[in-house]
Amino acid sequence: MAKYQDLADSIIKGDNIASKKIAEKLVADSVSATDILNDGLMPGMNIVGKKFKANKMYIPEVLIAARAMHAAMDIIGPLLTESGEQGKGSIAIGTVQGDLHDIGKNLVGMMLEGGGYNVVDLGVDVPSEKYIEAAKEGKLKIIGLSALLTTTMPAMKEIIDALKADPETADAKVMVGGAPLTQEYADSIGATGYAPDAASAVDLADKLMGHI
Ligand code: B1M
Repeated sequence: MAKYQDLADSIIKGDNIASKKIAEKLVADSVSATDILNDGLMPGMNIVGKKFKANKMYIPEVLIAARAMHAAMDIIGPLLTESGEQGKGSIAIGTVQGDLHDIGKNLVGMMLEGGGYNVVDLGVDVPSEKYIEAAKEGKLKIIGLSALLTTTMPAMKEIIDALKADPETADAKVMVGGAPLTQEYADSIGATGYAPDAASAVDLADKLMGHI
């Protein structure tokens, strides 16, 4: 549909003013936040990824595309996080050390909030110690790790091993995700669960917490 194509194009062009305006217009036209995300923003970012891989787009342009994605996410975020349910518990989420990708992590955080969780965002490039500290604070139900680079995936195992080695955090539930991950990889590093996308992250959290 043209309306989604315009939104995808605004991401590809890195036009944050247009992406914000189009997202606002779609919301005003009662298009659901999930449709805006899945049919406009994600296809736009996928094209950016393909162009980046093919050396048809470079880091500054990808950063500008990410800024346009964030501008639209600012509009749909509150709608994604709207929920009748509250108080399922706190989940800390962060992108592992060495990795600066935060769009997927932010989406997962928004969807978890929408699913009734209190989300503690640890940010990007998060060292193991910060996850351990967060786990030790005691109120967390789940620790969420995101990685977008094959080179940063091993940091997840280090964090999981460190959590397991400490009696205070050995029972922590760890959810992992990110484009290069698979269920097999998650199993091999001893993660409690793996979610391929933001919507399944909520289902997984509910499962780990015994809500379903
Ligand atoms: Co980067 N980058 N990047 N990049 N970048 C990728 C990941 C890459 C696949 C591009 C490519 O080559 N096609 C490639 C990785 C290759 C590899 O490792 N095999 C790559 C590279 C190489 C790099 C650099 C090394 C480039 C360089 O410097 N030469 C560099 C690394 C910097 C660093 O992190 N140290 C780099 C830099 C950047 C930018 C800073 C320019 C920018 C990030 C801006 C930002 O995030 N603020 C950027 C971007 C935007 C991308 C692409 C184009 C898009 C990523 C994205 O936001 N996707 C990406 C190509 C691609 O993925 N198509 C690419 C949209 C997002 C919604 O999806 O993050 O997958 P995603 O999240 C999903 C799921 O994975 C899942 O749910 C989310 C929503 O459905 N999920 C979870 C994610 N985390 C989860 C956690 C969970 C559960 C589910 O539980 C806790």
